[in-house]
Formats: sequence, structure tokens, C-alpha cells
Amino acid sequence: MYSYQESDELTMLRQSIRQFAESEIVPVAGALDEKEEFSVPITQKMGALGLMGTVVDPAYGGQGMDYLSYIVAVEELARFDASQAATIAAHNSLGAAPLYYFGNEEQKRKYLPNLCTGQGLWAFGLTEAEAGSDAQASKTTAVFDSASGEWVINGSKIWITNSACSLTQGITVQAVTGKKQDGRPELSCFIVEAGAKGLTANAMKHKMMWRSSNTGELYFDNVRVKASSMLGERGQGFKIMMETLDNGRLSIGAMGLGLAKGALDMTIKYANERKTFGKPIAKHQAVAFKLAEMATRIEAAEGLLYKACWLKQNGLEFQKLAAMAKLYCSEVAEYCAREGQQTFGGYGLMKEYPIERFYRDAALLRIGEGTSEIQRLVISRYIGC
Ligand code: COS
Repeated sequence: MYSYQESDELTMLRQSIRQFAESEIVPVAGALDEKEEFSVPITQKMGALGLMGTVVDPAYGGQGMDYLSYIVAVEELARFDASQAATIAAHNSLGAAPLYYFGNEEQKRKYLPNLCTGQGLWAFGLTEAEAGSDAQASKTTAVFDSASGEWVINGSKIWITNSACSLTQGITVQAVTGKKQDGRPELSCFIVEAGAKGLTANAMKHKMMWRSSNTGELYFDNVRVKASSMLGERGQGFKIMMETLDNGRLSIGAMGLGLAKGALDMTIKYANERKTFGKPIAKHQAVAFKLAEMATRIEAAEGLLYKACWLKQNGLEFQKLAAMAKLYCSEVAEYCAREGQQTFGGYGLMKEYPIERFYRDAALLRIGEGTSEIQRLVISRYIGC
């Protein structure tokens, strides 16, 4: 039976991340956003704090946290800065997770320990210019060269978080390895290490949001990997990617919930300081009702997200609720950022006030890691449509 009571350990985790964010991230978040700069030192410090390899077994160097603790960690970071939260969420849910859940013993021992320290990041190479929502439409190919016993990868990937910075150690790449009997593409996953010959990784610039997280565009020009670099079995690639995204939706939900809470925190503070017509604007019903609505939606989003985590943690079917949590938390984040900005009035349009950054950062949540439309598609399939 589902019930939620926050443990002392979880409260302590929240407090430690909040303290870290307030001292290390808040003072520089605006400037990093302005310069569109990825911070290696902050990423490494987040690793030192235990935010990498969060749910990975300590036998592979991980932190051995339960899923809810990981989700709360992402939420607390997102309360202050979406970019740093994105680095952690993408690295854990999309980078380390496929290696951890689908890697063989040799692959796990080789790659995971360093990815649990903050000294290295791993990326998830699914999306292509013409394969976004339609993730089976990959054009990147991997052809087996029997003479050398290697796979030769050609193609490109786009919008790949953590794939093009100095800490990137590798990417899990989905590629077409043949055709199935029913005519659909056979998709397989490969481990491609950063710096592989023929791999070009360019950081993408001029983003509206998550400007201090690293987003890469990747080109594979006859990149050769050993047969032992296949992740999982041949033809299992799409399922690996889809199951990884099922988990990833929980961390995007956490990013939405955290962003919404951060927007509410700063809006309540501002509304109690700013005066119009002789009293703080929080005392005007028009503003107080806005804040009440934000708080109510946040409570509902939290309930949905934590229940989805509980289902996952207890080995129950969580995928439908994960899609609902991703969808709803993204919408609540955008709502709270917009209503917060409205409350700040003209100041909310100025970079001096973090609500302006929150408003921009919220936009990604309804597009990245499966658009809101894809979440509705997934949910509709679960409810018998
Ligand atoms: N877990 C495991 N297997 C899954 C799965 C999941 N969540 N979803 C689908 N599959 C399997 C199906 O069971 C099916 O298996 P068989 O080939 O054995 O029949 C196979 O994958 C194909 O499934 P389906 O026909 O449903 O695939 P579709 O092409 O219709 O695509 C959606 C399904 C739309 C859900 C998928 O393409 C998707 O999630 N797209 C969004 C991708 C995305 O989020 N991109 C953003 C990445 S940013 S990091």
C-alpha cells in the first residue's frame, strides 16, 4: 500500500544538497547562464557530494541510493538551477543507467567506477536530426566488418546532453544493424568512447534554456568499435533505449517539481517584500490566489512523482505513472515559472532576477526526453486506447 512519509535520511539529503546549491551554484548560476558556460568544477564537486552513480551498486563504485533519494537529489538541484540538475539527471538516468542495467560484468567494471566520481560523464546517443519522437527512425548505421571483427559506425546524433565537454568519457549509441523479418529496422546499442577515431563532438550553442549544461552534436565517420562494445544483445537496442527513457522520465519529473518549488519560493519571498497600494502584494487576493494555485499544483505533482518512484522502487509497474509524472511536473513547472514571472512584473523580465532564467529553463521540460505529446501517447496506450 502506497504511503509517503519522508525519512530523516531523506530530509538530511535535501538539506545537504540545498546547502551545497546555495553556496556553490546560486552565486554563479546567472553568470554561467549568461556566458553559456558548462562548469567542470561544479560538476566535479557534485560528484564529490555523491551525486553521480547515485543508484549504482557500491560494488561498481556507486552510491547505492534508492530511487526516491536520487529523485529528491535532482529535485533539490533543480530548485536552484536547471542546468546543474540536467547534468546530474542525464548522467545518472541516461548515461550510467544503460551501462549499469544492460552492461555485462566486464563493461560495468570498466566504465562505471569512474562515472560514479564526477571525473567522467557518459551520454545517451538516441536522438537524430530526423529521429526524435519517432525514435526507431535512426539513420545511423553500424556494419560488422568480419575481417577486423569490428563494427563500423556512420551517422550523426543531435541534442545529446553531456556528450561534448572535457569530462565526456563516452556515449551509448543506437544504430541500425540490419532489418528484422517484418521489415522494421534492427537496432542495437554500442559503447563508443570519447576520442574514438572518426568521432566529432561539437558543443551546441545559442540555446534558450539549460545554457550551462553541455549539449552536443555528434558525427560518426567510420568509427570502429570492437564486437565486445555492443551493449546488450544485437537487436535489443530499441528496448534498451525505451527502458532507459522510462526511468529517465522520473528524473525529468523531478526537474519539473524542483523548478516549480524554486519558482514558488522566490515568488513568495518577493510578494512579501514588494508593496503596492500600501501593503505587500502577497496581501492582495489576486496575488495570494496565484501563490495558492501554484502550491496546490506542486503538491499534486509531488504526489504523482513520489508514487511513481515508490512503484519503481518496489519492483511494480511504474511506466504509466512515470509518463504521467513527467507530463504533469513539466506543466506545473511551466505554470509556476510563468505565474511567478507575472508576479514579479517588469522585474521578472530582467536577468537580474532568477525567475527569468526559470521561465526559460522550464520550456525544455515539455520537449526533452519525450515531448508532452509522446507522454500522452504512452499513457493512452496504457489505458487501453
Ligand atoms: N520498454 C521496453 N520495450 C518497449 C518500450 C518500453 N518502454 N516501448 C516500446 N517497446 C518495444 C515494444 O514492445 C516493441 O517490441 P517488439 O519489436 O518486440 O514488438 C518495440 O519496442 C517497438 O515498439 P513500438 O512499436 O511501440 O514503437 P514505436 O515506434 O511505436 O514508438 C514510442 C514508441 C513513441 C513510445 C517511442 O518511439 C518513443 O518513446 N519516442 C520518444 C523518444 C524520446 O523520448 N526521445 C527523446 C530522447 S531525449 S534523451
